[in-house]
Amino acid sequence: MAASAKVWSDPVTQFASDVRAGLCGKGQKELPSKYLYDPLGFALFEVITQLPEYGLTRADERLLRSHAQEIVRHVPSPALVSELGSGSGRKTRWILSAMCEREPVSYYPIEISRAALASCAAELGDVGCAGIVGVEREYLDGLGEVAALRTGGASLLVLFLGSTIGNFDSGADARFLREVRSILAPGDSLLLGADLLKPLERMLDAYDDPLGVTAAFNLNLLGRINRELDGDFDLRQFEHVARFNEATSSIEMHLRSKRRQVVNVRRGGFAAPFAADETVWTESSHKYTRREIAKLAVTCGFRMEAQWVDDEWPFAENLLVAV
Ligand code: AVI
Repeated sequence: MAASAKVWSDPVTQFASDVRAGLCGKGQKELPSKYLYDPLGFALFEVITQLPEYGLTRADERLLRSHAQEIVRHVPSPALVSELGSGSGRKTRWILSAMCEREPVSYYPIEISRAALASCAAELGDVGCAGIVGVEREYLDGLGEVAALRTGGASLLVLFLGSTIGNFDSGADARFLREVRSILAPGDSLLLGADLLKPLERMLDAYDDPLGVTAAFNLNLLGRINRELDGDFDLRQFEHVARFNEATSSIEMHLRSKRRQVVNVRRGGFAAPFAADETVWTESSHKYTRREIAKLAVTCGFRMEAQWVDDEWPFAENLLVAV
């Protein structure tokens, strides 16, 4: 095989290899947060967004609903709209409807999940003048494809909502935004939703709700390993932990082993030992300051065009323009 050829492994092999790397090494055990979102995880996340303690999604939606016209006024016309990780597409309705008031618009949601693309198309199918074309790709590959479609000087508006940027590892948020910028042309826009730092108790309640939905969302990752990789995790022997890491300004989700145990992952051909109280780190959710977002924008090749902050739940919608 040529040295430059890309080696593709099937998704189950890749999952098994990531789980082995995350559970069998020395030091902090870790699983990539993208594996939280199988169909059951996706459904549990949708429930999280309705929890009284988790105000993030409602704040994002409130801002988009109240400021959609103003946001769209900053975007040069004509424009294509693309979204990184559209999820259900519910929040996007406000932006598309505002775009449609001035011109018909093509909307390209980018998702690795076909099911999410289908639910997004169903949710937004009634936004009259928007042509919806789902792109089943990783974010950057998909964005490259969408950028190549533009003709006649159209600009691109990229939506990256819901503070998914906060789920990148420390430093990876900036690397990702730089990559996005390298695909864009000067004058293109990026609407970036980012959750802001807030009082500790409010943050902890949002990630450790009394109904236990977030705990189920987190534990489902072990359930997924059982289902897809023939694992024998006893879910009752692990518990959900949410903690704030001051050094990285992030809420971390972990799964703590209640006792010493060994878990077999038969399809991966390995066994993972756990000490009592040892944790598996499953997600980080960075909480930004407004100033930090502005700095991040500039270091990644954007200027901050405008910023809107919710009154009830500190969350910022940031309109960045590629320079
Ligand atoms: C998708 N993401 C922005 C959510 C967050 O708040 O970091 C994921 C989540 N994890 C637990 N609750 C919600």
